[in-house]
Amino acid sequence: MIKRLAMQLEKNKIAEHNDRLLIGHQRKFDFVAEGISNIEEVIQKLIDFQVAIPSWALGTGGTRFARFSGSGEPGSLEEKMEDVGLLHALNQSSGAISLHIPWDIPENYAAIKTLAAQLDLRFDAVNSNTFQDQKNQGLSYKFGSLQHVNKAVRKQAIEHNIEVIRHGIELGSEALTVWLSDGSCFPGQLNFRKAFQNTLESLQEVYAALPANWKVFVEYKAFEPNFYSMTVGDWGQSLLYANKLGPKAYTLVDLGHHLPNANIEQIVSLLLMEGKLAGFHFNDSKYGDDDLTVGSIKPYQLFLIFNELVEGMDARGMDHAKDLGWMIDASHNVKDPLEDLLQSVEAIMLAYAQALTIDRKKLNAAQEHNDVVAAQEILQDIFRTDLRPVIAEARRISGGALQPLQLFRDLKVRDRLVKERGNKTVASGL
Ligand code: LRH
Ligand code: MN
Repeated sequence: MIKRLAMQLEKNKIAEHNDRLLIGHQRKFDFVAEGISNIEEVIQKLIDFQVAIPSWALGTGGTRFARFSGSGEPGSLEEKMEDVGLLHALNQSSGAISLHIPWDIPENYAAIKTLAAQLDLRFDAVNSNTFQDQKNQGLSYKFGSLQHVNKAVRKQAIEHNIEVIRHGIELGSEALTVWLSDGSCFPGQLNFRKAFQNTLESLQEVYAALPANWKVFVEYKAFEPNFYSMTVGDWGQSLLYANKLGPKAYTLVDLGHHLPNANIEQIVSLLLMEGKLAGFHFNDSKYGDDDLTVGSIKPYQLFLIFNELVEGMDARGMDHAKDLGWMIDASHNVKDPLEDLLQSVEAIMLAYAQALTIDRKKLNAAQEHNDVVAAQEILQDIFRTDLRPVIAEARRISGGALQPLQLFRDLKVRDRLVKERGNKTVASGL
């Protein structure tokens, strides 16, 4: 029924919503657009920019202490895709889903691809999982997977990654994301050099299984679930693997995977310079890998990251919409997952819009003259300019809602999902 709901929702409900808000929106848009010389180009880039929604973040998340389940959660891959379809219908910026295997193994590829086409979704990077032991699994990953001292465990993990590539090929995905929980919890537990070499050797077998047009994203993380060392612990280690693996290997930046106060925008600038930036797992955090709503804690950092992205991508003549992986990786412990994801996409689009309207000539001139104050003022002026009417206009032009979250609530979509699915369904994932 939801497909029908989603479809119906979009066509007439969105139009009515936009008609109600149009006059107020037009006034705000005209006011801010007046000061933006490249407004047409900015709006087209916003329309083309699509953020992939993680299939593992459509239910309520939890911590080791507790998980307070939500209701009307998607109980199958099909229902997860319908939820992403709903988000995309509302904001026209969520046109992709990133699957996690084995949490989302497609039973019938043809049916899944038909549903994806119906919901105007494509499959972004597929994610492997050697950080949990599955029921019928032969050997445990307790002491790691691709790094493991036991060659048989490494072989099992390599085969899993190759199986994930196979699922991705069937669905039309073109990238594999490898995040390894491998590492150690105590000094002396691990020989770092052997762990690196085992992991590299294993990744080389996975790399060899990649189709010609595929990429492998090596995701790094400073700590958790290991708390002394992680075998892909920072951008330098990930870049070391990516450079040794070859041209199809890149470094994936998850915003929550850094040590406190890391300068992520500088990391992004240098990975772009090296042509080794895979893309992102967007989220926000105050302490650790908190997986909070994008832009909810450090919005200025998100803006500075997009400033480096636009500068670096344009310096390399890259296609903003296609050349990097734009993915969310968040977990929702106290908020409705769909409302949280609508807020995250909004924050990403806002930071991107702000970065697109920076006067690069003026900024470069200030930098060339060491005019620190002028450079700061150029960035802060844009950050303090409310560009929300611009991203709303891009949504309106592409058939989305001017205020997606408000419409989601006005239409009581969560209530409808609970009525449709009951309040006991639990989404697989974190
Ligand atoms: C690890 C991580 C990784 C996913 C997992 C769900 O913290 O960011 O990207 O596999 O979350
Ligand atoms: Mn991640």
